[in-house]
Amino acid sequence: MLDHLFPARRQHPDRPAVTFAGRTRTFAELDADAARLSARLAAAGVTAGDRVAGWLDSSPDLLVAVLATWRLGAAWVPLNTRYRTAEVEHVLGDATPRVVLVDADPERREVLARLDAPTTLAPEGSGPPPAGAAGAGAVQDSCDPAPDEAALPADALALVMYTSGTTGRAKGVEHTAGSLAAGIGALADLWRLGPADRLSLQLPLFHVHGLCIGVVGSLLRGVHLLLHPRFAPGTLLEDARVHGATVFMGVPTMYWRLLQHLDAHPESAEVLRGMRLFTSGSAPLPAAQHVAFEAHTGHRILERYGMTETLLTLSNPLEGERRPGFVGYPVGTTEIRIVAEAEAGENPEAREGVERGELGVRGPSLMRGYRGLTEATARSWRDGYFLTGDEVERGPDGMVRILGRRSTDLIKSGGFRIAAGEIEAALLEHPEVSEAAVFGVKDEEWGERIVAAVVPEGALDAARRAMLADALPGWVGERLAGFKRPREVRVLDGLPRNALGKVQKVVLRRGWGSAG
Ligand code: MLC
Ligand code: AMP
Repeated sequence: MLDHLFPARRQHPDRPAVTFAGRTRTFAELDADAARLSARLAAAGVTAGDRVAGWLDSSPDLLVAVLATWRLGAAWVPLNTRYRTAEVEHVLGDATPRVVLVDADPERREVLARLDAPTTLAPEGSGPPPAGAAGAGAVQDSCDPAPDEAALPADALALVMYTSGTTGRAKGVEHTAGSLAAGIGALADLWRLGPADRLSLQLPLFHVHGLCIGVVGSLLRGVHLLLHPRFAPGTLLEDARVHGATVFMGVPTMYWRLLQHLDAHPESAEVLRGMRLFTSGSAPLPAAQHVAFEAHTGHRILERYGMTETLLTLSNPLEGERRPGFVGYPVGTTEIRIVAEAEAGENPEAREGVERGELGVRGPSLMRGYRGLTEATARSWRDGYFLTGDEVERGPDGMVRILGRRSTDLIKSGGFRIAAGEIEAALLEHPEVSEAAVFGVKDEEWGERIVAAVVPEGALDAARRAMLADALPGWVGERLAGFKRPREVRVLDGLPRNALGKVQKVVLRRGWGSAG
Protein backbone atom coordinates (compact mmCIF):
# COMPACT_ATOMS: atom_id res chain seq x y z
CA MET A 1 0.00 0.00 0.00
CA LEU A 2 2.78 2.40 0.92
CA ASP A 3 4.31 2.38 -2.54
CA HIS A 4 1.02 3.53 -4.05
CA LEU A 5 1.03 6.55 -1.81
CA PHE A 6 4.65 7.13 -0.86
CA PRO A 7 6.85 6.44 -3.89
CA ALA A 8 9.07 9.37 -2.88
CA ARG A 9 10.77 7.25 -0.21
CA ARG A 10 12.35 5.14 -2.97
CA GLN A 11 12.62 7.78 -5.68
CA HIS A 12 14.02 10.62 -3.58
CA PRO A 13 15.16 9.06 -0.27
CA ASP A 14 17.77 11.68 0.53
CA ARG A 15 15.81 14.74 -0.48
CA PRO A 16 14.15 16.90 2.17
CA ALA A 17 10.59 15.78 2.84
CA VAL A 18 9.43 18.13 5.55
CA THR A 19 10.72 21.14 7.44
CA PHE A 20 8.95 22.03 10.65
CA ALA A 21 10.04 24.31 13.48
CA GLY A 22 13.54 24.58 12.03
CA ARG A 23 14.17 20.85 11.62
CA THR A 24 14.22 19.03 8.28
CA ARG A 25 13.67 15.32 7.72
CA THR A 26 14.36 13.47 4.47
CA PHE A 27 11.92 11.05 2.86
CA ALA A 28 14.09 8.14 4.08
CA GLU A 29 13.98 9.51 7.64
CA LEU A 30 10.21 9.90 7.46
CA ASP A 31 10.00 6.32 6.26
CA ALA A 32 12.24 5.08 9.08
CA ASP A 33 10.20 6.99 11.68
CA ALA A 34 7.05 5.46 10.23
CA ALA A 35 8.55 1.97 10.44
CA ARG A 36 9.35 2.54 14.12
CA LEU A 37 5.88 3.79 14.93
CA SER A 38 4.32 0.92 12.98
CA ALA A 39 6.05 -1.49 15.40
CA ARG A 40 4.32 0.27 18.28
CA LEU A 41 0.99 0.23 16.48
CA ALA A 42 1.39 -3.45 15.64
CA ALA A 43 2.14 -4.13 19.30
CA ALA A 44 -1.14 -2.38 20.09
CA GLY A 45 -2.88 -4.88 17.85
CA VAL A 46 -3.25 -2.87 14.65
CA THR A 47 -3.36 -5.10 11.59
CA ALA A 48 -4.40 -4.79 7.95
CA GLY A 49 -8.02 -3.72 7.60
CA ASP A 50 -8.07 -1.82 10.93
CA ARG A 51 -8.59 1.90 11.40
CA VAL A 52 -6.24 4.20 13.30
CA ALA A 53 -7.59 7.58 14.35
CA GLY A 54 -5.41 10.61 14.91
CA TRP A 55 -6.27 13.69 16.99
CA LEU A 56 -3.10 15.59 16.28
CA ASP A 57 -1.99 19.10 15.48
CA SER A 58 -0.15 19.59 12.22
CA SER A 59 3.43 18.40 12.61
CA PRO A 60 5.72 15.77 11.08
CA ASP A 61 4.41 13.42 13.80
CA LEU A 62 1.11 13.45 12.00
CA LEU A 63 2.77 12.50 8.70
CA VAL A 64 4.64 9.70 10.45
CA ALA A 65 1.41 8.49 12.04
CA VAL A 66 -0.39 8.34 8.69
CA LEU A 67 2.50 6.51 7.04
CA ALA A 68 2.83 4.05 9.94
CA THR A 69 -0.88 3.31 9.64
CA TRP A 70 -0.64 2.69 5.91
CA ARG A 71 2.46 0.54 6.40
CA LEU A 72 0.29 -1.86 8.35
CA GLY A 73 -2.44 -1.83 5.72
CA ALA A 74 -4.78 0.10 8.02
CA ALA A 75 -6.86 3.21 7.29
CA TRP A 76 -6.26 6.69 8.72
CA VAL A 77 -9.14 8.52 10.42
CA PRO A 78 -8.32 12.18 11.02
CA LEU A 79 -10.06 14.04 13.83
CA ASN A 80 -10.64 17.76 13.49
CA THR A 81 -8.47 19.39 16.16
CA ARG A 82 -11.31 21.79 17.03
CA TYR A 83 -13.79 19.02 17.81
CA ARG A 84 -15.44 18.76 21.18
CA THR A 85 -16.47 15.62 23.04
CA ALA A 86 -19.72 14.87 21.21
CA GLU A 87 -18.13 15.20 17.78
CA VAL A 88 -15.19 12.96 18.73
CA GLU A 89 -17.55 10.45 20.30
CA HIS A 90 -19.53 10.18 17.07
CA VAL A 91 -16.46 9.64 14.89
CA LEU A 92 -14.90 7.09 17.21
CA GLY A 93 -18.20 5.26 17.57
CA ASP A 94 -18.63 5.07 13.83
CA ALA A 95 -15.06 4.39 12.72
CA THR A 96 -14.23 2.02 15.62
CA PRO A 97 -10.48 2.56 15.38
CA ARG A 98 -8.17 0.03 16.98
CA VAL A 99 -6.02 2.87 18.29
CA VAL A 100 -6.41 6.62 18.70
CA LEU A 101 -3.19 8.59 18.42
CA VAL A 102 -3.20 11.79 20.42
CA ASP A 103 -0.52 14.37 21.11
CA ALA A 104 0.39 16.00 24.39
CA ASP A 105 -2.69 18.27 24.49
CA PRO A 106 -4.16 17.64 27.96
CA GLU A 107 -7.73 18.55 26.96
CA ARG A 108 -7.73 16.03 24.13
CA ARG A 109 -6.30 13.35 26.40
CA GLU A 110 -8.97 14.08 28.96
CA VAL A 111 -11.77 13.85 26.39
CA LEU A 112 -10.44 10.51 25.13
CA ALA A 113 -10.08 9.19 28.66
CA ARG A 114 -13.67 10.25 29.41
CA LEU A 115 -14.89 8.49 26.28
CA ASP A 116 -12.95 5.41 27.28
CA ALA A 117 -11.39 5.51 23.83
CA PRO A 118 -9.27 2.63 22.66
CA THR A 119 -5.56 2.70 23.35
CA THR A 120 -4.04 6.11 22.97
CA LEU A 121 -0.43 6.43 22.06
CA ALA A 122 1.68 9.52 21.61
CA PRO A 123 3.45 9.36 18.29
CA GLU A 124 7.20 9.63 18.00
CA GLY A 125 8.55 12.98 19.09
CA SER A 126 5.62 13.92 21.32
CA GLY A 127 7.12 12.10 24.25
CA PRO A 128 5.74 9.05 26.02
CA PRO A 129 2.08 9.03 27.00
CA PRO A 130 1.63 10.35 30.50
CA ALA A 131 0.95 7.70 33.10
CA GLY A 132 -2.71 6.91 33.42
CA ALA A 133 -3.81 8.92 30.39
CA ALA A 134 -3.49 6.08 27.98
CA GLY A 135 -5.93 3.57 29.37
CA ALA A 136 -5.55 -0.09 30.05
CA GLY A 137 -4.27 -1.29 26.71
CA ALA A 138 -1.78 1.52 26.29
CA VAL A 139 1.38 0.80 24.42
CA GLN A 140 4.65 2.15 25.65
CA ASP A 141 7.74 2.69 23.54
CA SER A 142 8.85 -0.61 22.16
CA CYS A 143 12.06 -1.84 20.62
CA ASP A 144 10.19 -4.32 18.45
CA PRO A 145 11.49 -4.52 14.91
CA ALA A 146 9.17 -2.90 12.39
CA PRO A 147 6.72 -5.45 11.07
CA ASP A 148 6.77 -6.27 7.39
CA GLU A 149 4.67 -3.95 5.34
CA ALA A 150 1.26 -5.25 4.54
CA ALA A 151 0.96 -5.87 0.83
CA LEU A 152 -2.44 -4.57 -0.02
CA PRO A 153 -4.14 -3.90 -3.31
CA ALA A 154 -5.15 -0.46 -4.51
CA ASP A 155 -8.71 -1.13 -3.37
CA ALA A 156 -7.67 -1.29 0.29
CA LEU A 157 -9.29 1.32 2.53
CA ALA A 158 -6.74 4.07 3.26
CA LEU A 159 -8.72 7.00 4.63
CA VAL A 160 -12.02 7.60 6.42
CA MET A 161 -12.72 11.31 6.53
CA TYR A 162 -15.78 12.60 8.35
CA THR A 163 -17.81 15.31 6.71
CA SER A 164 -21.15 17.02 7.24
CA GLY A 165 -24.20 16.27 5.15
CA THR A 166 -27.52 18.06 4.71
CA THR A 167 -29.09 15.60 7.15
CA GLY A 168 -27.95 13.39 9.97
CA ARG A 169 -24.60 13.08 11.68
CA ALA A 170 -21.23 13.49 9.98
CA LYS A 171 -20.61 10.69 7.50
CA GLY A 172 -17.36 8.78 7.06
CA VAL A 173 -16.15 9.18 3.49
CA GLU A 174 -14.11 6.11 2.55
CA HIS A 175 -11.19 6.43 0.17
CA THR A 176 -8.95 3.63 -1.01
CA ALA A 177 -5.23 3.77 -1.71
CA GLY A 178 -6.19 3.71 -5.37
CA SER A 179 -8.64 6.63 -5.25
CA LEU A 180 -6.09 8.75 -3.41
CA ALA A 181 -3.18 7.86 -5.70
CA ALA A 182 -5.17 8.31 -8.90
CA GLY A 183 -7.06 11.44 -7.90
CA ILE A 184 -4.19 13.27 -6.28
CA GLY A 185 -1.64 12.02 -8.79
CA ALA A 186 -3.62 13.49 -11.67
CA LEU A 187 -3.80 16.90 -10.02
CA ALA A 188 -0.12 16.79 -9.06
CA ASP A 189 0.70 16.08 -12.70
CA LEU A 190 -1.51 18.89 -13.93
CA TRP A 191 0.22 21.34 -11.60
CA ARG A 192 3.63 19.72 -12.28
CA LEU A 193 4.40 19.24 -8.61
CA GLY A 194 7.87 17.75 -8.22
CA PRO A 195 11.02 17.54 -6.13
CA ALA A 196 12.04 21.06 -7.10
CA ASP A 197 8.94 22.39 -5.31
CA ARG A 198 8.69 23.63 -1.75
CA LEU A 199 5.10 23.83 -0.60
CA SER A 200 4.21 26.25 2.19
CA LEU A 201 1.50 24.16 3.87
CA GLN A 202 -0.56 25.98 6.48
CA LEU A 203 -3.86 24.17 5.94
CA PRO A 204 -5.30 21.86 8.58
CA LEU A 205 -4.40 18.21 7.94
CA PHE A 206 -7.79 16.71 8.79
CA HIS A 207 -9.37 17.66 5.45
CA VAL A 208 -8.90 16.73 1.84
CA HIS A 209 -7.29 20.06 0.96
CA GLY A 210 -4.37 19.88 3.40
CA LEU A 211 -4.04 16.13 3.81
CA CYS A 212 -4.70 14.89 0.29
CA ILE A 213 -3.34 17.43 -2.14
CA GLY A 214 -0.94 18.95 0.37
CA VAL A 215 0.56 15.91 2.10
CA VAL A 216 -0.28 13.01 -0.23
CA GLY A 217 0.55 15.13 -3.30
CA SER A 218 3.97 15.78 -1.78
CA LEU A 219 4.57 12.14 -0.84
CA LEU A 220 3.62 11.12 -4.37
CA ARG A 221 5.82 13.61 -6.18
CA GLY A 222 8.70 14.26 -3.78
CA VAL A 223 7.72 17.83 -2.88
CA HIS A 224 9.48 19.42 0.11
CA LEU A 225 6.83 20.44 2.65
CA LEU A 226 7.31 23.60 4.67
CA LEU A 227 4.78 22.61 7.31
CA HIS A 228 3.15 24.93 9.86
CA PRO A 229 0.65 24.38 12.65
CA ARG A 230 -1.55 27.24 11.43
CA PHE A 231 -1.94 29.98 8.88
CA ALA A 232 -0.47 33.46 9.10
CA PRO A 233 0.41 35.81 6.22
CA GLY A 234 3.85 36.43 7.72
CA THR A 235 4.59 32.69 7.67
CA LEU A 236 4.10 32.57 3.93
CA LEU A 237 6.28 35.64 3.40
CA GLU A 238 8.99 34.04 5.50
CA ASP A 239 8.72 30.73 3.65
CA ALA A 240 9.15 32.60 0.39
CA ARG A 241 12.02 34.76 1.62
CA VAL A 242 13.98 32.31 3.74
CA HIS A 243 13.04 28.83 2.54
CA GLY A 244 12.46 29.36 -1.17
CA ALA A 245 8.80 28.31 -1.15
CA THR A 246 7.54 27.76 -4.69
CA VAL A 247 3.90 26.81 -4.08
CA PHE A 248 1.12 27.93 -1.73
CA MET A 249 -2.32 26.34 -1.40
CA GLY A 250 -5.00 28.27 0.44
CA VAL A 251 -8.70 28.73 1.06
CA PRO A 252 -10.23 32.12 0.15
CA THR A 253 -10.28 33.27 3.80
CA MET A 254 -6.49 32.88 3.83
CA TYR A 255 -6.18 34.93 0.64
CA TRP A 256 -8.47 37.55 2.14
CA ARG A 257 -6.16 37.86 5.15
CA LEU A 258 -3.08 37.81 2.95
CA LEU A 259 -4.53 40.66 0.91
CA GLN A 260 -5.25 42.66 4.06
CA HIS A 261 -1.60 42.23 4.93
CA LEU A 262 -0.39 43.16 1.45
CA ASP A 263 -2.64 46.23 1.38
CA ALA A 264 -1.00 47.38 4.61
CA HIS A 265 2.53 46.38 3.54
CA PRO A 266 2.58 46.43 -0.27
CA GLU A 267 6.36 46.18 -0.37
CA SER A 268 6.23 42.71 1.21
CA ALA A 269 4.50 41.33 -1.91
CA GLU A 270 7.79 41.46 -3.80
CA VAL A 271 9.06 38.25 -2.23
CA LEU A 272 5.97 36.36 -3.48
CA ARG A 273 6.69 37.23 -7.11
CA GLY A 274 9.45 34.62 -7.28
CA MET A 275 7.12 31.77 -6.32
CA ARG A 276 5.70 29.47 -8.99
CA LEU A 277 2.11 28.73 -8.10
CA PHE A 278 -0.73 29.92 -5.86
CA THR A 279 -3.86 27.78 -5.74
CA SER A 280 -7.22 28.32 -4.08
CA GLY A 281 -10.14 26.04 -3.33
CA SER A 282 -12.61 24.64 -0.78
CA ALA A 283 -14.86 27.67 -1.26
CA PRO A 284 -15.46 30.25 -3.99
CA LEU A 285 -12.68 32.78 -4.50
CA PRO A 286 -14.26 36.17 -5.15
CA ALA A 287 -13.12 37.56 -8.52
CA ALA A 288 -12.07 40.80 -6.77
CA GLN A 289 -9.55 38.85 -4.67
CA HIS A 290 -8.16 37.22 -7.79
CA VAL A 291 -7.64 40.64 -9.38
CA ALA A 292 -6.20 42.24 -6.25
CA PHE A 293 -3.75 39.39 -5.75
CA GLU A 294 -2.50 39.72 -9.32
CA ALA A 295 -2.05 43.46 -8.84
CA HIS A 296 0.11 42.84 -5.75
CA THR A 297 2.15 39.85 -6.86
CA GLY A 298 1.81 39.42 -10.63
CA HIS A 299 0.33 35.94 -10.00
CA ARG A 300 -3.04 34.75 -11.19
CA ILE A 301 -4.37 32.43 -8.49
CA LEU A 302 -5.19 29.01 -9.91
CA GLU A 303 -8.65 28.09 -8.61
CA ARG A 304 -9.81 24.51 -8.41
CA TYR A 305 -12.86 22.71 -7.04
CA GLY A 306 -13.02 19.68 -4.82
CA MET A 307 -15.08 17.75 -2.33
CA THR A 308 -14.28 15.19 0.34
CA GLU A 309 -16.21 12.59 -1.63
CA THR A 310 -14.63 13.32 -5.04
CA LEU A 311 -11.21 14.71 -4.07
CA LEU A 312 -9.98 17.43 -6.42
CA THR A 313 -12.20 17.31 -9.42
CA LEU A 314 -11.98 20.46 -11.52
CA SER A 315 -9.06 22.80 -12.03
CA ASN A 316 -8.05 25.78 -14.05
CA PRO A 317 -5.08 24.95 -16.25
CA LEU A 318 -1.49 25.52 -15.18
CA GLU A 319 -0.85 26.99 -18.58
CA GLY A 320 -3.58 28.80 -20.43
CA GLU A 321 -6.31 31.00 -19.12
CA ARG A 322 -7.03 30.99 -15.37
CA ARG A 323 -10.40 32.66 -15.33
CA PRO A 324 -11.55 34.45 -12.16
CA GLY A 325 -14.81 33.04 -10.81
CA PHE A 326 -14.38 29.74 -12.70
CA VAL A 327 -12.99 26.41 -11.53
CA GLY A 328 -11.84 25.11 -14.89
CA TYR A 329 -12.06 21.63 -16.37
CA PRO A 330 -12.20 18.03 -15.12
CA VAL A 331 -8.84 16.79 -13.83
CA GLY A 332 -7.18 13.74 -15.43
CA THR A 333 -9.68 11.09 -16.49
CA THR A 334 -12.49 12.57 -14.37
CA GLU A 335 -15.77 12.90 -16.23
CA ILE A 336 -18.55 15.26 -15.29
CA ARG A 337 -22.21 15.54 -16.14
CA ILE A 338 -24.48 18.47 -15.50
CA VAL A 339 -27.80 17.19 -14.29
CA ALA A 340 -30.37 19.78 -15.21
CA GLU A 341 -33.72 20.32 -13.55
CA ALA A 342 -36.63 19.68 -15.88
CA GLU A 343 -37.30 23.38 -16.25
CA ALA A 344 -33.69 24.18 -17.09
CA GLY A 345 -34.49 23.61 -20.74
CA GLU A 346 -36.55 26.76 -20.59
CA ASN A 347 -33.63 28.77 -19.35
CA PRO A 348 -32.77 31.23 -22.11
CA GLU A 349 -29.06 30.77 -21.42
CA ALA A 350 -29.35 27.07 -22.18
CA ARG A 351 -30.05 27.98 -25.79
CA GLU A 352 -26.71 29.74 -25.99
CA GLY A 353 -24.86 26.56 -25.13
CA VAL A 354 -24.65 27.22 -21.39
CA GLU A 355 -25.61 24.20 -19.34
CA ARG A 356 -26.82 24.69 -15.82
CA GLY A 357 -27.62 22.11 -13.17
CA GLU A 358 -26.20 19.90 -10.46
CA LEU A 359 -22.63 18.71 -10.92
CA GLY A 360 -22.26 14.94 -11.29
CA VAL A 361 -18.80 13.36 -11.19
CA ARG A 362 -17.34 10.01 -12.11
CA GLY A 363 -13.77 8.82 -12.22
CA PRO A 364 -10.99 7.14 -10.28
CA SER A 365 -10.81 9.73 -7.49
CA LEU A 366 -14.30 9.05 -6.15
CA MET A 367 -14.87 7.68 -2.66
CA ARG A 368 -15.99 4.09 -2.46
CA GLY A 369 -18.90 5.14 -0.27
CA TYR A 370 -20.11 6.48 3.07
CA ARG A 371 -19.03 4.22 5.89
CA GLY A 372 -21.80 1.86 6.91
CA LEU A 373 -24.43 3.85 4.99
CA THR A 374 -25.33 1.75 1.98
CA GLU A 375 -28.56 3.59 1.26
CA ALA A 376 -27.12 7.09 1.60
CA THR A 377 -24.28 6.00 -0.68
CA ALA A 378 -26.66 4.63 -3.30
CA ARG A 379 -28.78 7.80 -3.16
CA SER A 380 -25.73 9.90 -3.96
CA TRP A 381 -25.16 8.25 -7.33
CA ARG A 382 -27.28 8.59 -10.43
CA ASP A 383 -26.48 6.78 -13.67
CA GLY A 384 -22.92 6.18 -12.54
CA TYR A 385 -22.27 9.79 -11.52
CA PHE A 386 -21.85 10.99 -7.94
CA LEU A 387 -24.16 13.97 -7.33
CA THR A 388 -22.23 16.71 -5.56
CA GLY A 389 -25.10 18.97 -4.47
CA ASP A 390 -23.34 21.90 -6.16
CA GLU A 391 -25.16 23.94 -8.76
CA VAL A 392 -22.87 24.72 -11.68
CA GLU A 393 -22.80 26.26 -15.11
CA ARG A 394 -20.68 25.15 -18.07
CA GLY A 395 -20.11 27.38 -21.08
CA PRO A 396 -19.52 26.34 -24.67
CA ASP A 397 -15.75 26.25 -24.03
CA GLY A 398 -16.25 23.65 -21.27
CA MET A 399 -15.16 25.94 -18.40
CA VAL A 400 -17.16 25.29 -15.24
CA ARG A 401 -18.39 27.88 -12.78
CA ILE A 402 -19.79 27.00 -9.35
CA LEU A 403 -23.05 28.84 -8.67
CA GLY A 404 -23.46 27.62 -5.10
CA ARG A 405 -24.80 24.74 -3.09
CA ARG A 406 -28.30 23.57 -3.82
CA SER A 407 -29.14 23.21 -0.14
CA THR A 408 -29.12 25.99 2.41
CA ASP A 409 -28.46 23.31 5.03
CA LEU A 410 -24.75 23.06 4.27
CA ILE A 411 -22.65 26.09 5.10
CA LYS A 412 -19.08 26.78 3.98
CA SER A 413 -17.29 29.08 6.38
CA GLY A 414 -13.55 29.66 6.06
CA GLY A 415 -13.38 26.45 4.02
CA PHE A 416 -15.05 24.28 6.68
CA ARG A 417 -18.17 22.36 5.67
CA ILE A 418 -20.76 22.79 8.39
CA ALA A 419 -24.19 21.18 8.78
CA ALA A 420 -26.93 23.61 9.79
CA GLY A 421 -28.91 20.72 11.29
CA GLU A 422 -26.22 19.92 13.85
CA ILE A 423 -26.23 23.51 15.10
CA GLU A 424 -30.04 23.63 15.11
CA ALA A 425 -30.09 20.47 17.24
CA ALA A 426 -27.71 22.11 19.72
CA LEU A 427 -29.89 25.26 19.86
CA LEU A 428 -33.03 23.19 20.41
CA GLU A 429 -31.43 21.61 23.47
CA HIS A 430 -31.69 25.04 25.14
CA PRO A 431 -34.76 25.13 27.37
CA GLU A 432 -35.84 28.57 26.10
CA VAL A 433 -35.68 27.69 22.38
CA SER A 434 -38.63 26.09 20.63
CA GLU A 435 -37.63 26.50 16.98
CA ALA A 436 -34.33 27.20 15.27
CA ALA A 437 -33.10 27.86 11.74
CA VAL A 438 -29.39 28.10 10.99
CA PHE A 439 -27.92 29.24 7.70
CA GLY A 440 -25.02 31.13 6.15
CA VAL A 441 -25.01 34.78 5.11
CA LYS A 442 -22.43 36.36 2.85
CA ASP A 443 -19.27 37.48 4.59
CA GLU A 444 -16.21 39.14 3.13
CA GLU A 445 -13.71 37.27 5.28
CA TRP A 446 -15.37 33.90 5.87
CA GLY A 447 -17.29 33.51 2.60
CA GLU A 448 -20.32 32.58 4.67
CA ARG A 449 -20.95 33.52 8.27
CA ILE A 450 -23.19 31.31 10.41
CA VAL A 451 -26.31 32.97 11.78
CA ALA A 452 -29.36 31.62 13.58
CA ALA A 453 -33.00 32.61 13.88
CA VAL A 454 -34.77 31.17 16.91
CA VAL A 455 -38.28 31.26 18.31
CA PRO A 456 -38.46 31.33 22.12
CA GLU A 457 -40.35 28.87 24.25
CA GLY A 458 -43.28 30.90 25.57
CA ALA A 459 -43.47 34.68 25.73
CA LEU A 460 -40.25 36.51 26.55
CA ASP A 461 -39.97 40.25 27.09
CA ALA A 462 -37.45 42.29 25.09
CA ALA A 463 -34.76 42.07 27.78
CA ARG A 464 -35.05 38.26 28.05
CA ARG A 465 -34.96 37.96 24.27
CA ALA A 466 -31.75 39.98 24.11
CA MET A 467 -30.22 37.83 26.85
CA LEU A 468 -31.17 34.69 24.99
CA ALA A 469 -29.66 35.94 21.73
CA ASP A 470 -26.43 36.76 23.59
CA ALA A 471 -26.27 33.43 25.39
CA LEU A 472 -26.90 31.06 22.48
CA PRO A 473 -23.56 31.34 20.63
CA GLY A 474 -21.77 30.32 23.84
CA TRP A 475 -24.29 27.52 24.39
CA VAL A 476 -23.46 26.09 20.95
CA GLY A 477 -19.73 26.62 21.51
CA GLU A 478 -19.85 24.47 24.63
CA ARG A 479 -21.31 21.59 22.64
CA LEU A 480 -19.69 21.86 19.23
CA ALA A 481 -16.42 23.04 17.70
CA GLY A 482 -15.96 26.83 17.98
CA PHE A 483 -16.23 27.43 14.24
CA LYS A 484 -19.82 26.15 14.35
CA ARG A 485 -20.88 28.91 16.74
CA PRO A 486 -23.47 31.27 15.19
CA ARG A 487 -21.94 34.72 14.88
CA GLU A 488 -25.36 36.32 15.31
CA VAL A 489 -28.65 35.10 16.75
CA ARG A 490 -32.01 36.80 16.26
CA VAL A 491 -35.08 35.98 18.28
CA LEU A 492 -38.22 35.98 16.12
CA ASP A 493 -41.90 35.38 16.79
CA GLY A 494 -42.07 32.67 14.15
CA LEU A 495 -40.16 31.18 11.22
CA PRO A 496 -41.42 31.50 7.64
CA ARG A 497 -42.56 28.10 6.41
CA ASN A 498 -43.81 26.80 3.07
CA ALA A 499 -47.04 24.87 2.55
CA LEU A 500 -45.31 21.64 3.62
CA GLY A 501 -44.15 23.24 6.86
CA LYS A 502 -40.49 23.45 5.83
CA VAL A 503 -38.64 26.51 7.09
CA GLN A 504 -37.85 28.88 4.22
CA LYS A 505 -34.26 29.76 4.95
CA VAL A 506 -33.97 31.60 1.66
CA VAL A 507 -36.62 34.03 2.90
CA LEU A 508 -34.85 34.46 6.22
CA ARG A 509 -31.54 35.02 4.49
CA ARG A 510 -33.01 37.61 2.14
CA GLY A 511 -34.38 39.58 5.06
CA TRP A 512 -31.28 39.24 7.23
CA GLY A 513 -29.37 42.22 5.88
CA SER A 514 -32.25 44.65 6.33
CA ALA A 515 -33.93 43.34 9.49
CA GLY A 516 -32.85 44.71 12.84
C1 MLC B 1 -11.81 29.55 12.85
N1 MLC B 1 -12.93 30.18 13.25
C2 MLC B 1 -13.87 30.03 12.33
C3 MLC B 1 -13.28 29.27 11.32
N2 MLC B 1 -12.00 28.99 11.66
N3 MLC B 1 -15.13 30.47 12.27
C4 MLC B 1 -15.83 30.16 11.19
N4 MLC B 1 -15.33 29.43 10.17
C5 MLC B 1 -14.06 28.97 10.21
N5 MLC B 1 -13.57 28.25 9.20
C6 MLC B 1 -13.13 30.93 14.48
C7 MLC B 1 -12.74 30.19 15.72
O1 MLC B 1 -13.79 29.42 16.21
C8 MLC B 1 -12.40 31.34 16.63
O2 MLC B 1 -13.58 31.93 17.10
C9 MLC B 1 -11.81 32.38 15.70
O3 MLC B 1 -12.29 32.06 14.41
C10 MLC B 1 -10.32 32.36 15.69
O4 MLC B 1 -9.89 31.04 15.70
P1 MLC B 1 -8.50 30.61 15.14
O5 MLC B 1 -8.24 29.21 15.47
O6 MLC B 1 -7.46 31.62 15.54
O7 MLC B 1 -8.78 30.72 13.60
P2 MLC B 1 -7.79 30.79 12.47
O8 MLC B 1 -6.56 30.00 12.78
O9 MLC B 1 -7.63 32.20 12.09
O10 MLC B 1 -8.56 29.97 11.34
C11 MLC B 1 -9.05 30.52 10.20
C12 MLC B 1 -8.63 29.63 9.04
C13 MLC B 1 -9.18 28.21 9.32
C14 MLC B 1 -9.18 30.21 7.77
C15 MLC B 1 -7.10 29.58 8.96
O11 MLC B 1 -10.59 28.28 9.39
C16 MLC B 1 -8.77 27.20 8.31
O12 MLC B 1 -7.67 26.66 8.38
N6 MLC B 1 -9.60 26.93 7.29
C17 MLC B 1 -9.29 25.98 6.24
C18 MLC B 1 -10.30 24.89 6.20
C19 MLC B 1 -9.93 23.83 5.16
O13 MLC B 1 -8.78 23.43 5.05
N7 MLC B 1 -10.92 23.36 4.42
C20 MLC B 1 -10.70 22.37 3.40
C21 MLC B 1 -11.88 21.41 3.36
S1 MLC B 1 -11.57 20.22 2.07
P3 MLC B 1 -14.03 31.81 18.60
O14 MLC B 1 -15.03 32.89 18.70
O15 MLC B 1 -14.57 30.42 18.69
O16 MLC B 1 -12.81 32.01 19.44
C22 MLC B 1 -12.44 20.83 0.75
C23 MLC B 1 -12.20 20.21 -0.58
C24 MLC B 1 -11.52 21.19 -1.40
O17 MLC B 1 -13.15 21.74 0.88
O18 MLC B 1 -12.03 21.59 -2.43
O19 MLC B 1 -10.48 21.60 -0.94
P1 AMP C 1 -15.64 19.56 1.58
O1 AMP C 1 -16.33 18.30 1.47
O2 AMP C 1 -15.38 20.13 2.89
O3 AMP C 1 -14.40 19.27 0.86
O4 AMP C 1 -16.43 20.66 0.79
C1 AMP C 1 -16.77 20.49 -0.55
C2 AMP C 1 -17.56 21.66 -1.02
O5 AMP C 1 -16.77 22.85 -1.03
C3 AMP C 1 -18.02 21.50 -2.43
O6 AMP C 1 -19.16 20.69 -2.50
C4 AMP C 1 -18.28 22.96 -2.81
O7 AMP C 1 -19.54 23.38 -2.36
C5 AMP C 1 -17.21 23.71 -2.05
N1 AMP C 1 -16.07 24.07 -2.92
C6 AMP C 1 -14.87 23.47 -3.02
N2 AMP C 1 -14.08 24.13 -3.88
C7 AMP C 1 -14.80 25.18 -4.35
C8 AMP C 1 -14.55 26.25 -5.27
N3 AMP C 1 -13.37 26.38 -5.87
N4 AMP C 1 -15.55 27.11 -5.51
C9 AMP C 1 -16.74 27.00 -4.91
N5 AMP C 1 -17.03 26.03 -4.02
C10 AMP C 1 -16.08 25.13 -3.74
